[in-house]
Amino acid sequence: MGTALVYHEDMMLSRLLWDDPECRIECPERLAAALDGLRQCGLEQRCLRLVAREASEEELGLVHSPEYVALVQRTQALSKEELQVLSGQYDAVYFHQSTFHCARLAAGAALQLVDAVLTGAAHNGLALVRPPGHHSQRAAANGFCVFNNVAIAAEHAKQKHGLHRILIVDWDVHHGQGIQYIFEDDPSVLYFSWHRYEHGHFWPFLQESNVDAVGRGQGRGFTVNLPWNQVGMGNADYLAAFLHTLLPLAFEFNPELVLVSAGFDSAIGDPEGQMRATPECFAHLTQLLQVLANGRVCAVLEGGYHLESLAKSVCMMVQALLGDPVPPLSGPLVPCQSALESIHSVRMTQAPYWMSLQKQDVATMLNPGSHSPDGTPATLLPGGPTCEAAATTLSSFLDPLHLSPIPPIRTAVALTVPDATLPLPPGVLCQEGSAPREETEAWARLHKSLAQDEALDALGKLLYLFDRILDGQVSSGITATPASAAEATLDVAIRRALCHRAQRLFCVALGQLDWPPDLADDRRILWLNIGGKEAAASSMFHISTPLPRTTGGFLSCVLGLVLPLAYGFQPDLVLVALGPAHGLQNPQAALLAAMLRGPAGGRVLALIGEESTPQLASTLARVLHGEAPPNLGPFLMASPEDIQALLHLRAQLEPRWKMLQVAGEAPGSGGSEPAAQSQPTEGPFPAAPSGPPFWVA
Ligand code: Q9C
Ligand code: ZN
Repeated sequence: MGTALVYHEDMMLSRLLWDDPECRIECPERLAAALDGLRQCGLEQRCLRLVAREASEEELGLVHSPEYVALVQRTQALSKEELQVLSGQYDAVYFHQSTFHCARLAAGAALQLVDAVLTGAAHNGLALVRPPGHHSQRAAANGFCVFNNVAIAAEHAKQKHGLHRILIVDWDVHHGQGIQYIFEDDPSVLYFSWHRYEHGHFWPFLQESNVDAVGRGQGRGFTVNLPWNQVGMGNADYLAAFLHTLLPLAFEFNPELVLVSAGFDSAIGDPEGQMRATPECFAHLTQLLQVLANGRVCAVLEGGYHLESLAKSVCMMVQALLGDPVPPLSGPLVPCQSALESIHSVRMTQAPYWMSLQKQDVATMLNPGSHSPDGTPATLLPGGPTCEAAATTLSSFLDPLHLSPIPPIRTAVALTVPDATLPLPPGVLCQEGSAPREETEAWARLHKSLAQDEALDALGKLLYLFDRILDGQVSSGITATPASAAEATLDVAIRRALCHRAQRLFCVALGQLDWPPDLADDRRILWLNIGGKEAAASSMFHISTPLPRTTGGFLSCVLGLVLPLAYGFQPDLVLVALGPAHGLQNPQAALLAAMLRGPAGGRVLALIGEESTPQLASTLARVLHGEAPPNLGPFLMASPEDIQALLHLRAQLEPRWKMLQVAGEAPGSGGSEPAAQSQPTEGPFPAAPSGPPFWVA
């Protein structure tokens, strides 16, 4: 079991035989670059490598008409001139004598990947293919795409594996209108696509790429379009789109399989997309999808035309698929106004179809005149970054030295009573060590409750584990403490981290835990208590909210509050403390821990009560190690009180924590600025001390 990588070198055979500036970018070197990147990072060798097979005629027929398949088959025998004439009958397409073979391998690779994942031969995987597929339609090639690889794989998963709910996430920068047409009336396939749209002024210039195309008949609400009306969208915009539009719907849909139309023309440097998301962003997007469908994520390459950016982004995605911790996102995580307008518009348009979006937006936030749902541009928009500007900033984002090193040990469990029966996944370390007695006792002097032997033993174990995390030997860990000493132990952990030059520490405290009062004004700590009596923020760094009682409420809290705060804060380290009476079910605790791996580059310490069941420790160890969290169970709508709490906190905290925003500012309160120039007006963080962050030392 592991990550499958499906590929066949023959897919490099097809190439453009005549001059055509539009088609030139879809070249064989794309695959070579992606594969070389994976080899150089040592990632290819860690995957289960599968040689792609050709899809059969019957399999192509799951989506395409027999006449169209026969027509593509005949291109094998055409002359260059005939190929060029035929190509001219489609929009942005070229044929080569090897196109039929390549396109059958591309579809076959997607099928093989889905088979490997659904039979349990692999957890997840990536098919590196060309030609791409998402523009291709029942009887037409389009936008470099010949057969619709992802659509064929989805239909196959339904028919051959009996699946009922498949999520397709299309993060390519173009609208996969081919996939949309194929499944528009099918409620068993939820299709999400974001795409460069510019109010209809970008290819493929379709009205049906807009937000108001939601599907037809039984399929209404199962097509979700998020059009970007400006170029220059970056990490914060993509992340906000996932947290506030895709993921709420995806959890409610509860897919059995996630297919990704993984185009990397939405990454920085790409000549088609003109967007600014860095390669690490795709690792985070992947991690966010891995909490769905028991981790069954099958990605199939679509676009991506800047070779270096493509290669780096593919590596980042595979790193996440393998379960490695991924580098934190760089840059200020502040979504731009245009992105927020698009996000708000999706939430409003889809709200009638999804419980998870109902009554969650304050309706008065947007002036309805400020965007145009009919697709007609209100004004001519300012252009994005020029190619030259992008090129100068690009090298710093693609520099391999930019990567923080991956700790040799991914997850360690430090419990005072090592339980031999604790079911731990292979690779998780059972830590025996403790901090020196004198050091432990010195810390224990801070609190009476740490005086008893049990608490002292637990503290020694925690300090030892914590130091391994802070010095970069271990990425994440779990430690237990007696309930009576939970608050004191957490207090020591916070102080220990601050001594170790942690610049920002995100503490998520569940149940009855309060924070150290003397650190109340220390902006190095962002404290969030889930389990308070009511929603309240005594400062921008001290927040409390009740524990929601329904799955829907819990998910809104995680996606709408915890993760926006966590990503916005950009912590060095996350502490998750399950205090007395925390009230979380194991799957909820697992989801929270799994999703908190993202913001701090995988540095997470979970603190649990000694009285917790071994199942809790084991479940947490598995997710911190990179396994998918268990299913939360049936979706129950958030209670009105839960929704109120979220709206209340959002209103209060948004001025500082911009990732909480789900709508653009009302006209007159700042207005729209070009995405590329969007900067926070005031940095949310204290000035960074000089010197490298602690994990580099
Ligand atoms: N400058 C894929 O990424 N040309 N296809 C658009 C706008 C067609 C993209 C021209 C782009 C097709 C799979
Ligand atoms: Zn594309």
